[in-house]
Amino acid sequence: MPASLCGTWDMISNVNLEGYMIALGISPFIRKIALRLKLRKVIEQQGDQYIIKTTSNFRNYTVSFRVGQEFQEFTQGLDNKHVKSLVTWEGNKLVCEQIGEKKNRGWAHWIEDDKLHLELYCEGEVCKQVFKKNANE
Ligand code: ECB
Repeated sequence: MPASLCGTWDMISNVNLEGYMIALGISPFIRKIALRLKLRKVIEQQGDQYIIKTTSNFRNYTVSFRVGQEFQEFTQGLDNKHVKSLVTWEGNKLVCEQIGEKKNRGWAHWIEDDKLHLELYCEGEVCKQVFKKNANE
């Protein structure tokens, strides 16, 4: 059983968000704003049902899904695309495949050294983010 992803997590590093956003087709103006954001993840779980909230003082994004059950995702406030998503466990990684206009799109979350790790990928670009558990938990 992998370590729980649940909790409130604050971003401590963010590598190549720019490349990921360019691959998604985000405008230079929005990219400049997004690069400055301190992102927070709030992850809740009930059985196989997950809710992942990404928050910032600019925009928020929430996705909810059941592991192993394909769903329609609308990336509202990100690149505003409709994708067909599927989240599965691959070893200790919670992996999401997002099928749509962009090739090789998805993300993976895992716990390592008490930190929440995230890789966001799109068309060969990989953004790597690390989050530490919020001190108030
Ligand atoms: C929601 C806060 C980010 C707002 C940035 C606004 C516009 C930039 C548009 C696209 C940039 C793409 C990603 C920004 C970085 C993170 C946002 C959520 C990434 C994501 O898909 O997280 C997954 C895995 O935790 C769950 O949705």
